[in-house]
Amino acid sequence: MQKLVVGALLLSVFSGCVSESDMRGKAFLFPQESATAYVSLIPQVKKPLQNFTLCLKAFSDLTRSYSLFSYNTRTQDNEVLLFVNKVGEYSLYVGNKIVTFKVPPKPYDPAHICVSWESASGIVEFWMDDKPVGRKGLRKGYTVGAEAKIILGQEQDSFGGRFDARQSFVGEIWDVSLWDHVVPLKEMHDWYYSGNLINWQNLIYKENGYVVTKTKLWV
Ligand SMILES: *[C@@H]1O[C@H](CO)[C@@H](O)[C@H](O)[C@H]1NC(C)=O
Ligand SMILES: [Ca+2]
Repeated sequence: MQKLVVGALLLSVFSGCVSESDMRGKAFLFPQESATAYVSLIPQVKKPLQNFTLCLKAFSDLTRSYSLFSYNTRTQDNEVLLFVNKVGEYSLYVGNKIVTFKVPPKPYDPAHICVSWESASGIVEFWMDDKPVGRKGLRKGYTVGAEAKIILGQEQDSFGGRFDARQSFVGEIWDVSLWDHVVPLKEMHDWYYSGNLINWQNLIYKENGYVVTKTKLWV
């Protein structure tokens, strides 16, 4: 399995499109609305997930809905999807089922979001700016599929495609991490970049369309 992943990675590196870098201090900018600009993230390990924790920081002044993190498998749309319905209203999908959390709107600050999901209980725990927002449940007993396309900037309606400009992200995203377990979010600041599936310190990714990497504006 590991060998296959490394092999696939090497193939893509040789074909000149995959980057691997320490992104600390940097952000991806999505400067324009489009259905073509996105970043594919390649996980360090591909495995089915019974638990996960996803953290990211983002700034956008969009008031329409948009995707922050879109993880699709061949057989399941919205396998994992972090989606903003409108300012202050966030949804997490697991296996195409949805829970929604409301936070007081603060449209001109970056959002620092962490969300975890545990299959055994189905519990989703949602944190905003280092404070807990709440816990709700979905997809108890479910397993998230391993072979995924993981995309920032666009919302997938198929495996790696079917984007809609009206759900695209316009703004900046940084410090994206994904773990294969439930991280105690109270202690998150201690090990923020250490995602064992997606690690901002050692990010393997591919940019498509109009995406710009810049020094981040916010901490
Ligand atoms: C998922 O987390 C639960 C604890 O909540 C643990 O018992 C279980 O072993 C974990 N599953 C995997 C595959 O790590
Ligand atoms: Ca979708």
